[in-house]
Amino acid sequence: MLDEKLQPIFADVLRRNPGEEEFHQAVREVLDSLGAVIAKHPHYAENALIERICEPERQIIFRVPWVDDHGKVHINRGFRVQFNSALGPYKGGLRFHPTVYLGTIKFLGFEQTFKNALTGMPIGGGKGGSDFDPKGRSDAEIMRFCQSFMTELYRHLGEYTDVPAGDIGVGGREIGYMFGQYKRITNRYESGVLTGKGLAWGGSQVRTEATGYGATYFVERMLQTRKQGFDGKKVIVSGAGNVAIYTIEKVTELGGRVIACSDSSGYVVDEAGIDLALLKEIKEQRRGRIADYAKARGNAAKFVPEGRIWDVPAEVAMPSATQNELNGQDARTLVKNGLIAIGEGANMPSTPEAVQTFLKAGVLFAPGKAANAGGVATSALEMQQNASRDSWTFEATEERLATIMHNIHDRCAEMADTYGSPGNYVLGANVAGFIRVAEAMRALGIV
Ligand code: NDP
Ligand code: 2IT
Repeated sequence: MLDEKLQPIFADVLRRNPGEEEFHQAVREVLDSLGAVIAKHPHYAENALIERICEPERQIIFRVPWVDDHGKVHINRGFRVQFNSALGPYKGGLRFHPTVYLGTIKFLGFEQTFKNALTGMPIGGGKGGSDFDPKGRSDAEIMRFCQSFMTELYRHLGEYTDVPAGDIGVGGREIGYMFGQYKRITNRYESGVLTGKGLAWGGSQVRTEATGYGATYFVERMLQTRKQGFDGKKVIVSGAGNVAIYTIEKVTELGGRVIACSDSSGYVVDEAGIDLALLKEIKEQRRGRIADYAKARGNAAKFVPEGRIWDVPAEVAMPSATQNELNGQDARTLVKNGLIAIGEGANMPSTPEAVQTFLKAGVLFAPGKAANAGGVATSALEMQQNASRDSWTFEATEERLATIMHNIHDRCAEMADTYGSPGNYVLGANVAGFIRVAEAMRALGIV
């Protein structure tokens, strides 16, 4: 329930951002958690602090023209929402997907602000992207698009200003093309302006793996509160992209058996456990479809076109594809089938009804802004290495990541206890993230 004092603030968000449903959803979820905080500490509601936290500092929309391999000119729309810089330069990924519009980027930038605060590192929140569809595009087309996108975006970036990274549809290849164009335009080898760079040119060990590994560490820590671990558990992971692949890798390493994963065309079930080398080959090398995986596995795996991966019985679920991919009905099915824990690798993958279903059922529920913070945390480690012109080993970097994830877990659990809802990581994450941003905003005055 929304606290009475917060109702007019939410009404204002609805009025100011018409039609941006995902943004409304993300704001509503955080505001639902803040009633308990302002009851205890009314000063956080002073000077329109909460109103300011809901309004991006800057929203940039621009035209991205590019030419395909047949000489045809295309126009896409580019976005960068610089949401909150109280804790550091704007930091957050770029998403290239045909469904992207301002509301997508705004919801992601809002979430990012609290997620980045939870990491304890000096990074503000931002997000960007385009409605460009990379599917089926040649390497040369991807390069031209990235160059055109950066030709406008570069003026808004800088290692002390705004530092993008990848998200859906943006990985190492795209970051490379964008960094190349930034370097060319500015004549500066400014490594700290983008993260997710290649290891040969300023990238960090573990950044590729970080989101999936981090989400797995978070869930492991959560399971430990009930004296359990991944060992011997059946796990389903939606998606088959960066986050899903490295979630599967770490879960498998910890003894779990991942029996299903998916992409936007359907899901595969492989009872023996997903063959990760094959999945990586198909998704990372060939840029193929999940149906190709089932084909390559013959009778060992089954492909279910367009079905719900959440129908597959499992003890742990890690939604790692996209927002609102898991609805109330899916949540009831998972609970009925014996789910004990869920870790959101994606941003806001569970609908509000699904979240309530999990919380009511007493399932361990790790919300995205806490569970998937390992990606951006390792981006901040990449920035540290760039600033000191240093590079750390895989082992040292992974250890830092594991510690960060454990700290985020413990902080969320502690805040849930303090604010009267033990075991509620949704409340814990929202409150812990909010307090850190709010403290900085109070100190910086009305800006
Ligand atoms: P990728 O592009 O590598 O993979 C995305 C996966 O999700 C693909 O399997 C894709 O299938 C599927 N997918 C994407 N959009 C949809 C959709 N609308 N419907 C169904 N399936 C979809 O992206 P990432 O793995 O990087 O990102 C996955 C999620 O994790 C996103 O929510 C992202 O915001 C979040 N995240 C990513 C971080 C990172 O460091 N990369 C950090 C923290 C969170 P298909 O190929 O068929 O489109
Ligand atoms: O949602 C996210 O946290 C990301 N896509 C990663 C952001 C980053 O700056 O590494």
